[in-house]
Amino acid sequence: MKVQFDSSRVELVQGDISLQVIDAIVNAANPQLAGGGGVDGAIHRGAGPSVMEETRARYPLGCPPGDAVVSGAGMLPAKYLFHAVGPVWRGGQQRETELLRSCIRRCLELALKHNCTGIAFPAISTGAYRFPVDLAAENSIDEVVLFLRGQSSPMLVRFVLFDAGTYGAFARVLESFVDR
Ligand code: AR6
Repeated sequence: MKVQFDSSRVELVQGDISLQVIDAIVNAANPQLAGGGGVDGAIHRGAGPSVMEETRARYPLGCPPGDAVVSGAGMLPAKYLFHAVGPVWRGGQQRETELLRSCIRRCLELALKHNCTGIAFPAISTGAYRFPVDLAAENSIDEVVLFLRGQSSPMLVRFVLFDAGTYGAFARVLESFVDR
């Protein structure tokens, strides 16, 4: 599914984010940048050890929730990895939504800074971090569209959703943006 927003485009695909051929791939990382399962596991497996070596050296203090840091992409077919730290869902009263939107915005800012014309996002926080998928879809897409409408250089933002349920949740939200 693809939707045009001014000169930019948001698209949804179902698949494995570590296989995307695009300027920047977003990792769903933890604050220690220590690696893990899910997206993080797939990305580090595909990228090889150079990425962990680089993030250890450059970001010894890790990265707080709501923020993102950049590294090379190792053996992956991308120029950059943006390691985004989403919130752990704790019921919704711990600024979870704000932190999810903020780590997404930081990735988009990093994309601009590094002259990326394409960026692939996973459904940050909806796996091990248990953020409700519908709420994540609404806020992730809204934050992206808000950003794209406020800037002039064209960008492709691709959400890569692993399973049909998550794809469906994101597709329902993106559809609702067509007439907004
Ligand atoms: N490609 C795309 N999406 C995927 C893939 C993949 N290869 N694998 C899983 N997903 P998660 P989080 C989906 O857990 O919730 C890690 O251990 C998954 O089905 O990867 O932000 C980190 O080290 C879900 O919809 O990220 C952190 O400790 C979504 O991607 C912690 O998990 C996000 O699931 C981060 O948790």
